[in-house]
Amino acid sequence: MILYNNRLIDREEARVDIEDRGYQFGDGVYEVVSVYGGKIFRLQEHLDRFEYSANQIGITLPVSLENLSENLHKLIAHHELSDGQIYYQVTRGYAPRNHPFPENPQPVLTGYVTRKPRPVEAMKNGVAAIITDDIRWLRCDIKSLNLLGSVLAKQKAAEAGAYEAIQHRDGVVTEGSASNLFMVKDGKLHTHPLGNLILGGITRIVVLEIAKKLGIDVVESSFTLSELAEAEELFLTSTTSEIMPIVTLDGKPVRSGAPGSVTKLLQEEFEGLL
Ligand code: PSZ
Repeated sequence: MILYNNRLIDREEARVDIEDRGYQFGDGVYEVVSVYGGKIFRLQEHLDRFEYSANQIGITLPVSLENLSENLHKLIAHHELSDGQIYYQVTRGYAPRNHPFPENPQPVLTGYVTRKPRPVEAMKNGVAAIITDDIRWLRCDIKSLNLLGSVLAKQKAAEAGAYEAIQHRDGVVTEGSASNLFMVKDGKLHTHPLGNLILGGITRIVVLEIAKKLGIDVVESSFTLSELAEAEELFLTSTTSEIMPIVTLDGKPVRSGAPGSVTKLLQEEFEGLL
């Protein structure tokens, strides 16, 4: 079963019009939530961000957040999902192809369950990252269905045998193709400030909360590629990658080439929240 607006239907019954604006223009927004032990991690934050993204592009959600939440839980129950993810999205709906918004848009909301295992080995050993230009648009705070910039960055990483692509604008580091980036320097955490150049990650919020609890100083200011090269530790954060140590950058080891102590401490605390 999948979620279609306000009800669960068979996947085979769901139909998307070829003129759906999500399909033709990437005109929509989405979320990915993690499920641990049958519970959705930080659901309220994901719902709020979903509404924010939709609002920013003038889409009125076809259901209330309460109804959406109820149906996400019905999906979990129906699929007996203990550990996995739910992807959900809303598009502006279908209309004869034309760039301006249609007169009476009927947004289409869909959602379904996935079962990607937690990347436990990668979280333990760390992963490789490459550096690439940030070629995305200037509203990265919207979790838009338009993912070409991210797709191309991630493909570049994949071709280099790396897990993630770290993006920069004119030498200023922004975030990963599908993750936020943190650097440890002089024992402090550094990460790009919120704004139009990055997505306000939910995992980023959680890491900032943990840092506060542990008394680790956080600097929410952008940093450059040369500062990145001097990092004591690097890690990325996302709903599915959680807190992921980066141990090589463009093939060169980050310090010892093993996950750092601050990163491991944060991972341990994160685990305690699940
Ligand atoms: O399964 C996957 O590959 C996922 S699940 C979430 C993401 C990828 N990416 C979220 C994301 C992003 O796309 C960008 C550009 N920046 C930051 C993030 C992290 O956001 P949260 O922590 O909310 O998942």
